[in-house]
Amino acid sequence: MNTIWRRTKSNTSMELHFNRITSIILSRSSAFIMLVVTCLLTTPIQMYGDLEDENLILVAAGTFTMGSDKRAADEKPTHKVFLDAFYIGKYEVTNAEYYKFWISIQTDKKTTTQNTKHHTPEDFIHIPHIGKWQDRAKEYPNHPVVGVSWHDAHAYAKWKGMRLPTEAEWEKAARGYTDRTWPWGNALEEYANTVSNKDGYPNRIAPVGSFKQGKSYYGAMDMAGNVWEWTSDWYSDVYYYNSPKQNPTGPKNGSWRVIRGGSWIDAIPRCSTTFRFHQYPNLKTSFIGFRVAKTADKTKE
Ligand SMILES: [Ca+2]
Repeated sequence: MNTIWRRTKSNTSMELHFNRITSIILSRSSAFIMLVVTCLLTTPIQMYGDLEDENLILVAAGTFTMGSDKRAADEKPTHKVFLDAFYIGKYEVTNAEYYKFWISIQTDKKTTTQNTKHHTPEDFIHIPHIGKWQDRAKEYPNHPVVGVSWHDAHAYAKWKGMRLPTEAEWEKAARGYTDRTWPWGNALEEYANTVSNKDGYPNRIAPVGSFKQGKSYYGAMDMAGNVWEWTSDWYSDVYYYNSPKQNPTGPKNGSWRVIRGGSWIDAIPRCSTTFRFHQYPNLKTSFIGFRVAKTADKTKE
């Protein structure tokens, strides 16, 4: 009996101990589950599930400072701009990438009847390392495409299911949230392909992404130098005075399209994050290319 009692007492003690542990685990689990549920209910979850290309960079929604009061007249005034989340190309569009589009256009019977050489980049025979379009597409596949008009750039982006970045998107992707004069910061460094002979690419275009230390806050490459980049905006030197505060898309019309970032033929001051320049949309030059962008497919739960 005594043995049985002791065993029973022991069992009861163990049972109580077990129940106590179970109770603690359950209460802590419940608290943890409640915490997770509370977080899920109170925290908006932003999903960006449409990133198909590793060469696209997500720029999160938010406000940044656009323009500058210290530099050129058309960069004034400094103003705050809110942009929805968007993707932007990590690199300038390359010859190889543009070639795929170009080939598809040349063999598309719907377009070849009217435009046999539609969207063909310009030849630059007097510039040896650029030369004829089809030659450089094969010899320099990783160089940014040049000799393309705004219309060519627009057509390529559309073919890719994307678009050109707005001027505001371009500046935010280059500048980040803080006032960076250059994509990499405020120190004047040789982290870009400019007209300088010290940058490793004297008087010539560089393969995209050659300047690793020149990447922007968001990780975009060659936002300073190499080739100018078409944006979707028309140019106006006074646009910043009346720019919408959210998702500005530029003036409704104009004569020139905005280009940004400077190029291999420009001095470094023209390659700053805020410097604005413009060209006629039909112009095809050896120093203007582009990168693509798209609005992020944002959903909230
Ligand atoms: Ca560039």
